Amino acid sequence: MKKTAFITGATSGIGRATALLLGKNGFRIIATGRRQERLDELKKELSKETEIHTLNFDVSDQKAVLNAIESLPKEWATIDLLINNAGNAHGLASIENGNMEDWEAMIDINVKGLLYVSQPIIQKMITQKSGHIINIGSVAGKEAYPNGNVYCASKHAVDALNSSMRMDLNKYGIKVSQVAPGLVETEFSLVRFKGDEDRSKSVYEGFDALKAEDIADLILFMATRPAHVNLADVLIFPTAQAASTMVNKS
Ligand code: NDP
Ligand code: 8X3
Repeated sequence: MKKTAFITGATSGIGRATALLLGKNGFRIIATGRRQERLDELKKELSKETEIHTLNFDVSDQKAVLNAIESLPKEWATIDLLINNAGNAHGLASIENGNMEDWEAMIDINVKGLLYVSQPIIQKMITQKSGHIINIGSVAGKEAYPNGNVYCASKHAVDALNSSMRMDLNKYGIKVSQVAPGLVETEFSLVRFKGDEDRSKSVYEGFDALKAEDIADLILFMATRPAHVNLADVLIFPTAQAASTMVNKS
C-alpha cells in the first residue's frame, strides 16, 4: 500500500518539487498552501501519477489548520510522512530598522505554523504507532548572518524543535529529521524582497545555486530509508557555498 505524505507549502519551490517527486515515487500526496490556483494546477499534474488531495489553509491560523486536518476524508486520515516546509523570510534589515509585521509573519509562519500543523499529525502518528516528520530548516538555523536576525531566529527555533521533537517522539518510534539547505533558487527571495525581481535574481547570480529538485531528491532519499535508519539532520549547500555569508561568485 502507498504511504501518504502531507506537505505544507506545496504550491511553490521545495514543497512543490517534493510533492511531484514523492508522487512519482510511490507516495500519495496531501498538498497544502494558500494559493488555490497553484494547488489545482499541482493536482492536475500529479493525478496522472498518484492520488492527491489538496487543502487550502494558512499555517499561522491555528483554527484553520485544525479544521483542515479534521476535514480529511477517512481514506486520507492516515499520514505516514509530514514535511514541514511552509515558510519564508520577510525582509532583510538591520535589527534597528526591522519591520514589526515582517517579524510577526516569520515567527507566526515559520515557528508557530510548524507547531500548529505538527501537533494534530503527531497525535495521529502516535495512534498509528509509526510516522516520519521532516522539518525544513536552513543554514540560517545553524549560523546567524547580518540582517538575517528574525529569520535566523525562526530557523534556529526549527533546529531546536527538530532535536527536541526527535527526543520527545523517540518513545513512540516516530522518526524526526531536518533538512537544512543553503541557497536554493525558488520564490524565496522574491517573497523576502516583496516582489522585487531584480533584487531577487541577483541573489542567485554568479554561481550555481541549488534547485528545488535537489532538495526534493534528498527528501525522497531520507523518506525511503529502511525503518531502522534516520538521517536526523542534513546540511546541504550548493558547491559554491561554504557558509551563510561565503559564496564563491565568479
Ligand atoms: P517558496 O517561496 O518558493 O515557497 C514557500 C512555500 O511556503 C509556498 O508554497 C507558500 O505557499 C508556503 N507558505 C508561505 N507562507 C505560508 C502560510 N502562511 N501558510 C501556508 N503556506 C505558506 O520558498 P522555498 O521553497 O524556498 O521555501 C520552502 C522552505 O524552505 C521554507 O521553510 C524556507 O525557509 C526553507 N528554505 C529555503 C531556502 C532557499 O534558499 N530557498 C534555504 C533554506 C531553507 P502559499 O504562498 O501558496 O501559501
Ligand atoms: C534560506 C537561506 O541564506 O537565504 O534559508 O537565509 S538564506
